[in-house]
Amino acid sequence: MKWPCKIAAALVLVGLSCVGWADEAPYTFVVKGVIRAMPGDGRADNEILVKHEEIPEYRDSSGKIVGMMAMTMPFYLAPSASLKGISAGDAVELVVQQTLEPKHTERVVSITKAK
Ligand SMILES: [Cu+2]
Repeated sequence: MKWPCKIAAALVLVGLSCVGWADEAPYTFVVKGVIRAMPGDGRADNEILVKHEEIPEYRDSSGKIVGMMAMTMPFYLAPSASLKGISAGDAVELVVQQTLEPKHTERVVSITKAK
């Protein structure tokens, strides 16, 4: 391998290991709420608006459990989350993954109607 190739290969490995580490880090919890708005109407394709109940497991950016009070806020869907059969007004349970690194963020990995 020539030098530029070695450097490129090393960068790919570093990148992959960072992604892998981030994927192992998320915290997962269930959020109960009611769908207030579906994607569209100025919302991103993967964005829903949810009036959610209190989330006791929510962590701040340092990883400390601080909880989140009940509120209405947007949630972003991971590619794995399907909205099939879900519509505005539905009571739902969201399985949410929270990641601290490289960014403090949450995403919905699955969504089901509440029983
Ligand atoms: Cu919230």
